[in-house]
Amino acid sequence: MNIKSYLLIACLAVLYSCSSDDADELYLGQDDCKISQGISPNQDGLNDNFDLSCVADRTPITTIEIFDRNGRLIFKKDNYRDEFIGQNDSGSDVVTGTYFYVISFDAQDPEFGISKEGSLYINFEQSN
Ligand SMILES: [Ca+2]
Repeated sequence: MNIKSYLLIACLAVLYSCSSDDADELYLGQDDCKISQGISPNQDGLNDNFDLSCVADRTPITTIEIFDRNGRLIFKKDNYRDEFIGQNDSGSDVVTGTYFYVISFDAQDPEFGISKEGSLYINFEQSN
């Protein structure tokens, strides 16, 4: 089973277990698309990238921007899915710490609206 079918099944499972008032609106997997609060880009295959593919499958991401604590833009990408692995636009690893992201959507996302801001902890030392 590829990841896409897995996500689809996961999204359907959420849909059918949900009995909210807006059941007539088809919000596929609305509660299943969590945005990670941290990544550990140590290439162990676990949480190595900032994976927004579940969200992007629902509402295309026009642009993502990631800033450091000083408000300096370190990473920017159009049509984002899951490409960020803790490297800045020059391809250098950033330092361990807290970063901030701004996601702009192509359309109104049912959960996040037209844009979403948050923080992301990038940890190069963690070995999980
Ligand atoms: Ca990792």
